[in-house]
Amino acid sequence: LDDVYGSPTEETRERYRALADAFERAYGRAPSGFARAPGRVNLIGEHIDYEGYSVLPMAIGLDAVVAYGVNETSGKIRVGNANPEYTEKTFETSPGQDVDTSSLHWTNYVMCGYKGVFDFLEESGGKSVEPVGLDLMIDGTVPTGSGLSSSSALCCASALAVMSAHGLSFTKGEIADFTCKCERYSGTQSGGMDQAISIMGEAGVAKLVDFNPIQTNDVYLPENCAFVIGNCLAVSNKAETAHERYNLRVVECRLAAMVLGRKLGMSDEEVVETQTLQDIEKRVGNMSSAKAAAEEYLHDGYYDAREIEEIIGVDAFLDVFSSPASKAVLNHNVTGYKLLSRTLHVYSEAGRVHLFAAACAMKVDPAELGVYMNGSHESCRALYECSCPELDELVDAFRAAGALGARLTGAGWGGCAVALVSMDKVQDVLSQVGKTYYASRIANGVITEDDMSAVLFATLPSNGAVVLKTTSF
Ligand code: GAF
Repeated sequence: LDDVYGSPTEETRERYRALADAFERAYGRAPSGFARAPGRVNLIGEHIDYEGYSVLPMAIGLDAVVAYGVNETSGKIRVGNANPEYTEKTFETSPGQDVDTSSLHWTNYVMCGYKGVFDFLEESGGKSVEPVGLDLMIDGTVPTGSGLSSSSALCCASALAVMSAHGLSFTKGEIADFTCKCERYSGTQSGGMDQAISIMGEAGVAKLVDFNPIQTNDVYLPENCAFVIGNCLAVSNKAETAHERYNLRVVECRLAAMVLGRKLGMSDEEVVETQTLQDIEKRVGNMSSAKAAAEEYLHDGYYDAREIEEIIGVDAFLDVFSSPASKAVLNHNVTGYKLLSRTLHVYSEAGRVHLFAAACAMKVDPAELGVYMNGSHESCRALYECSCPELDELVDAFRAAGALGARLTGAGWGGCAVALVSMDKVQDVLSQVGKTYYASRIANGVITEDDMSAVLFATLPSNGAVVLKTTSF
């Protein structure tokens, strides 16, 4: 635990003991190990990972822990939770089985991790492994629906537990690579940032994460500053918002790329092959030309499906609307697709990530970082429309309290905001925002005074995922 948590508190040790006890009560023996994977806070670079662009998150101390043990006789995967509010479930050990997306059960993320391991084995042509019966008991401290990536923490910890129970070991890069994809089995066509940082995170540094292939570079944050996280208390559940919002954005970005591609002279075949807005940047050579093309060729407001089909052609249209992301969109009442504003967000946000990383490397005045964070929030709010009134209010409260900058973090539409605060102002900001944002919510019974330390807190970069093969804490 020392290696994972730095100096673990007695509370942390007690948490592991309690999880081991819960495992023993449910399955009649001690677990053989624990896999833990952290949540994350994204400092900058929102909704651009699935467009191929780099993002800048850090792992946080909140995490999902999976106690595991092989069950020689059951031939099943039994999944329990130390928190009795989460109902248990049992699955067959068939590695090929799809994750049941007809229900939004929390164990779907466990099964994403499970399927991810076996799909990776098959794709990589490695040795064939006989699946064993498994007993799992979970404990999570990342608040669900908060934008701090509780679902990815669970996917990644589950994947590690499954690997360890089957005696498998892969490189960190391989694990990051397949966990990035495996959460998509739950229905959300997420980009990979959350799993990448959960696996690759390290205490003391944020990571600039590049995709295709996944690579990370350390980013040292200003020493005289801290990041403060505040939960706006509007729920942003990935599973629930996936269909209408997240996947719709994924579809809008691909449509925008295809429309741009066509306007730039692409053939039918090339349009079908166009996946991301980064493909357009590559075609025109650089970001400012890509942005200029968007401004010239895309119109403001909504496109309807027929207009898009006329531009991109029927093959491309069918390709988009048979993709996993679009299935969800088709099931809902989507009035139209905004292509210009989504594109301008993606290109400008991708630029801000590199400005932020360069400013950290050059150790400039941290106020500059705050400016990029504020710019990012404004772009998310106005262009990408992934904020909500509560997040806007919380971000304003952080700035009014003296934060250098603040923005929503994660998918948005609720969940958390992150603020950059000078070390000597952290207490002031906590107390001011406590008054301006949270006091009325305590008065209205939305939360209690006791919840405050869980909804508003300073955080530092933490370690990534790990397997602990011990039961003595
Ligand atoms: C969610 C997704 F899982 C990430 O991949 C990312 O797209 C993020 O939303 C928005 O930046 O957390």
